[in-house]
Amino acid sequence: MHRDAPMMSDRSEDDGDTSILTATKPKTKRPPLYKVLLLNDDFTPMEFVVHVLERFFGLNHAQAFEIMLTVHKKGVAVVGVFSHEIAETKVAQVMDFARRHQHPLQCTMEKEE
Ligand code: TYC
Repeated sequence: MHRDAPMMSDRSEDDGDTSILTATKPKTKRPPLYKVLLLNDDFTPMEFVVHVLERFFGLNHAQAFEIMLTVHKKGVAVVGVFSHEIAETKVAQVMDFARRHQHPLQCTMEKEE
């Protein structure tokens, strides 16, 4: 007895809808974050750096002193992680404040990977 092999046209499930093949996951990519880094130098007074950390990064005195010491000993430290716009603002505030007080303190930002 002869029986035909099942064909696509026999299958009621297949209505020709290709959406399963083409649908993509909705993109929910978060915006990148940026580390704000403070760099050591030989001239900026420690108290000035502590003041900067309290004033622009909302750290209490103990936290500010600890980060200042880390920069002093290691050469650099992350002082905070922010959106691109906030990080840019923090860097500009620190650089401007240091320049106005004639200290060579350097602050930069770097994309967090
Ligand atoms: N190294 C400086 C000093 O001995 C202090 C200092 C700390 C400077 C941190 C910059 O980001 C800095 N006076």
